[in-house]
Amino acid sequence: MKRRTFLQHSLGGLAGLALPVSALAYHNNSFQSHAYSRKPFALPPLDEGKWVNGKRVFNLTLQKGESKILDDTTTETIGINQAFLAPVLRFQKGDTVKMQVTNKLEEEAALHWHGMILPASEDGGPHQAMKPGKKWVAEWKVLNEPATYFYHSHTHNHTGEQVWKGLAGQMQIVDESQDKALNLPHEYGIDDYPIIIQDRQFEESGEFFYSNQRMHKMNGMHGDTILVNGAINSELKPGTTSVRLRLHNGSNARFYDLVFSDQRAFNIIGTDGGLLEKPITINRIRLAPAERAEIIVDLSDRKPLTLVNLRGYGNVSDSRNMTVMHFNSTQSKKVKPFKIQPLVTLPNWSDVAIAQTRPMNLEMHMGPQMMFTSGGFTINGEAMDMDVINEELKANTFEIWELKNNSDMLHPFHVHNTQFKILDKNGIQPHPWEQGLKDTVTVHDNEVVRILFPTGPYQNSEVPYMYHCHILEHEDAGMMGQFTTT
Ligand SMILES: [Cu+2]
Repeated sequence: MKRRTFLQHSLGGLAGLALPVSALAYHNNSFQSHAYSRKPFALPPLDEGKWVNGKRVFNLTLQKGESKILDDTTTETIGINQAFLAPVLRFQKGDTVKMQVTNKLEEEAALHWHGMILPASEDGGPHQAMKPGKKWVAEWKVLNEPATYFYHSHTHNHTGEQVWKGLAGQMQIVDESQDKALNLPHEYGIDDYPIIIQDRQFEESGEFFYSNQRMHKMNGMHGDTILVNGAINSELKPGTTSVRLRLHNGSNARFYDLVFSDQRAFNIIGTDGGLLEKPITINRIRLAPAERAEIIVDLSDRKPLTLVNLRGYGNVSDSRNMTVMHFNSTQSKKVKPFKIQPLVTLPNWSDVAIAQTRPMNLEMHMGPQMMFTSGGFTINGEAMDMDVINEELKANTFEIWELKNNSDMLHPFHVHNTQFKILDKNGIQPHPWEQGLKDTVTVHDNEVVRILFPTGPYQNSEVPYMYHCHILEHEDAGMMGQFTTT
């Protein structure tokens, strides 16, 4: 294979995204049925584990709770070590992490470490589900690069509902010495912030609205209310005027098309699985469910600023732009703005031997089978079956997968146990937020996306990993397959 040009970003790919200023009118959630006062930014608790016998140990309890998300009432939620959502878990490359998980829910639950390269038995997919009251321990040596990751429910047929209710959080692999050497903001809650963006729909009673009805299954669950780290309409007062935002689409199905209210430029420094070779300056970013991107934003003008989701992108058409969150930097400590400089060297896979090229055809059949839990949503004509291994990979090799979307909707495709490179999308270079190491990629309708990845070092002929659409309702409805690596 020839050395590809995907590391050298061509601005051509962005031309189609030019944004007229007039498109930027946004509304302060005024169309919603509940009232939302402006709230302080919700910084999730930071959990760095405890060192026990050379391992970094995390104790995680899945539990039910009541949360004050709305101004006027409470909502039944689930969370990890808290009522709703979860702490940010921080660790380092090279650590051995030990996740001691207890399921105190009244339902089965699996907890998946999204983006991690790890043995299949530790992956937290549907085969590692915990019955109510049971514990599960996952342990692995951290091989991944420093970046922003995701942990969330992966329970067979119930991932969507459990994530919606709160079974999701962010993991961060950090390298302080590298961040210092590169002058990257890295102090949690001071200049480095998790920004987990999720949409929710509420009943009049204040409870979450979640539905398995055909339309919701087809579109995936969307809500008219946007939360950041569980808080609606929140305002961050950052510690400094140059901040690193770990943007993280934690939504079930909503695609975001994000800009700042003044369309200011910012630098993207990292994607799903690591830093980019060089920051790329953009003023708009699109994130599919489960995608992450680290950006650095200059707030030294101290002007009020809002992060806005533009209408019109994704699988549902909203009538207006939506407020994501606000920034108030009037009291922020003035620091030098970020300077563009080389960051890291990404692995060069241009000459690797490809052990196998596999087609992955994503399809939706809108007939009566959609009424059933598993049916209508397929990959290569097969709906997810816990008893069927769809693909067998060889460990320590490279594969190219050709993701082809034969439906009318966008599907974010995720492969477990790897970080891949997007070679091209219908032969065209990926966008800036699709450069670098990735574990999830949007496949547009009638698009073919080619991804290249190492199959990893772990071998197990019994326990599979998953690949699936990360619209969680599509995953639950069968758009998922299983592979072993031996
Ligand atoms: Cu899908």
